[in-house]
Amino acid sequence: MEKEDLEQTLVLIKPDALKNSLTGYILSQLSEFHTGLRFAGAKIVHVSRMLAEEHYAEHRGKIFFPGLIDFIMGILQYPDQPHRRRVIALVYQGPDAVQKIRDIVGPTNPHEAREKKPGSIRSLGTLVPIRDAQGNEVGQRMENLIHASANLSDAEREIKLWFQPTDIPPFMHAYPTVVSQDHYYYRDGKLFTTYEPGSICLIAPGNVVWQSDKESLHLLVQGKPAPVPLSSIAAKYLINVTKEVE
Ligand code: 3AN
Repeated sequence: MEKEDLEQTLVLIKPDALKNSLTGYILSQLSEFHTGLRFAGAKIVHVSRMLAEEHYAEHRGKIFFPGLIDFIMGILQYPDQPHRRRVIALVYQGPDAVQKIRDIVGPTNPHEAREKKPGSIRSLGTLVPIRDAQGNEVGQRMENLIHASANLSDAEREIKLWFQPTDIPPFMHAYPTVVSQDHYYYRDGKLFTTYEPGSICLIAPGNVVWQSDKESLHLLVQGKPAPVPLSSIAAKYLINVTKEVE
């Protein structure tokens, strides 16, 4: 396969799209017929706070951050029904995948999408006021149905955050992988190389892992800073493993 054919992008169909039964519509808009792109990965994810915060790490500290996290976790849509809180995570692959999907998705703000790109997926979204304790409007939350990676480096970070290599057919791997020779266990923000009571095994010897994760884990067990944070690696391996009810 040519290198440009390997280009990948991450799409998240968010809980507001699932709640409004727009999943089928979105999938048909993104179909190979319209985009020329192929599925490389697909999974239904109950989004943990750790995964949500890693996904939106660049927005930490902003006024809309807490709402953004509760929104992608499905807490706002389903406050009393945790079993309905889900996101559909997809990897699309093919030439110019990032830009092609962004074009169909449209601008971040649904009102702007309606003005500038009517017919785009986000033109079906909405804006909700964010209020302080006194009820004054202090900002707006965008309920924009879908996430799509903004550029190639975001796509790589996001795909590796949501997908293990084994979630993607090996012929479609766009990023290097290695076989781990070590065990890695995780509990309460800490990494271990041997089992600790209450810990969860993230990786065992013989598992195929992203090379960048393995390199970071190697540094992290020595207490050194690493390019990929532990929470980013652990969040992926904990997808659909633990029940998190908030
Ligand atoms: P995009 O999703 O189009 O790549 P980002 O990455 O800048 O946009 O923002 C991620 C998410 O954060 C958006 N989908 C939107 O829900 C929210 N967001 C971004 N900027 C704002 C803002 N100024 N006010 C409220 N929400 C925002």
